[in-house]
Amino acid sequence: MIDRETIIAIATPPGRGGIGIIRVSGENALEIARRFFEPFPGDPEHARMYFGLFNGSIRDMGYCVWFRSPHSYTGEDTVEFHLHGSPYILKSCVSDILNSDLGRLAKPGEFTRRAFLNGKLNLLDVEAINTIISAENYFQARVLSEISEKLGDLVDSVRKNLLKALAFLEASIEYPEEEETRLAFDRALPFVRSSIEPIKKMLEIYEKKRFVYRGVKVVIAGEPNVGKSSLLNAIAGYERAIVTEIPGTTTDTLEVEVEHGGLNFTFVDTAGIREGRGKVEKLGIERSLGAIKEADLILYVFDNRTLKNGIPGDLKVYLKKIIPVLNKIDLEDIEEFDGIRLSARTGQGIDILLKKIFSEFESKNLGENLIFSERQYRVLSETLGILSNFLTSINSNLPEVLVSILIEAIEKIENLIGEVTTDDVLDTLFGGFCLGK
Ligand SMILES: Nc1nc2c(ncn2[C@@H]2O[C@H](COP(=O)(O)OP(=O)(O)OP(=O)(O)O)[C@@H](O)[C@H]2O)c(=O)[nH]1
Ligand SMILES: [Mg+2]
Repeated sequence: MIDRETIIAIATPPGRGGIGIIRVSGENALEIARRFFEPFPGDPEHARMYFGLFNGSIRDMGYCVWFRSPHSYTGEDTVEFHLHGSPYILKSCVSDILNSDLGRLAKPGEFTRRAFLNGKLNLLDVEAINTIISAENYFQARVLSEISEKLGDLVDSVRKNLLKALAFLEASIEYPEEEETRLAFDRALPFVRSSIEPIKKMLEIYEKKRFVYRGVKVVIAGEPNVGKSSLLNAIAGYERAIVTEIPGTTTDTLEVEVEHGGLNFTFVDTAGIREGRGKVEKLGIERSLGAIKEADLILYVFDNRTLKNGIPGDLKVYLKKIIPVLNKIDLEDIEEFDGIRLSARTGQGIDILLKKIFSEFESKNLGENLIFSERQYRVLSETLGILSNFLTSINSNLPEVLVSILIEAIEKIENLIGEVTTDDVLDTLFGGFCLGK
């Protein structure tokens, strides 16, 4: 059942700001504007800002904007009050509106959910909006303007190709002579093949570039006292972690965020790995191993003393993502070391290390990525699975069976845009939104 109650929420982030916006959507929006804002005309102009007073338990000066359905974000009648950005004022105005019984508080993402249900947005737009709101880098911020539209176009063309293939196969059911069937298969096949190619490519690029959306996790690991925390501090540019000459100083993981080239890098300092001495240290080492497992890159730090031990056996599985680092070269430099040599104390070599890390991910960031959510990745992988199944069974199956496989694939890819969705997909998606959006 579609819920048509008028919904109300503060749309600006919690905390103080120059302005704060209250958003109201639903059939009582205009009535709410008339009741609480003055002066407000009987027949307001669409999308015009009116200057005046919000007249509730407190009075605040500001603007009121009116959007007539369907020309609003949600597609419903909408009113926005642009007031002073004090949490106290905004909360007080919202509770005045709620007390009028003309509406209820909106749930997180409910404005966008209504926009989707009213056909103003498809699911790709919804995900793009969510990515944009939480964007932390250049690549995420581009999603709405460029990527989501291209993905929509691509899905559209894949869907059209599959529908063409479907038409040939369906025709062959009506004319079941063997020759006709063969001909229909031959005609359908290129359309299926040309749908598979772009999907495969999209999935491959996304697999390499997930870090654009998740950030890059660089874990600093090594035996105690080799200078891991000192390295973290040198990268951060301030004393983030405690450094002492006592082995086992760090007992918990510590993070520092660095932005570079439009990407987010999280550097994680960890407890030194050795046979744990006490309960705290043992738990710390477990955390270190957990972080190592999730890392995109591991800086395995040595000093002269630990060099002979090499990389521990149980980290050998991560060898591909390990950069060996030799620290404390201000004390004693060793020329033949296959990795980065540096001194966390003097800063020598830090720039070379960072350059190596950044350039590694910059080079992985090539190729145009069209997928920007795990949901999209999953739906496209499943579509690919169904289409591969189609190809392997084309010689052994009846046209009826092939038709049903194709229909399954078409329905699957339509999920991407949201032509068919279930409530729990929507709940998960909109649940991740902030209040007032
Ligand atoms: N000379 C010199 N000393 C360093 C350097 N880096 C770290 N140290 C010293 O090495 C000792 C250990 O440094 P930390 O950064 O605490 O080492 P850690 O690997 O984090 O040690 P745990 O937290 O115990 O695992 C401290 O006394 C540091 O001052 C360096 O580049 N040169
Ligand atoms: Mg430490």
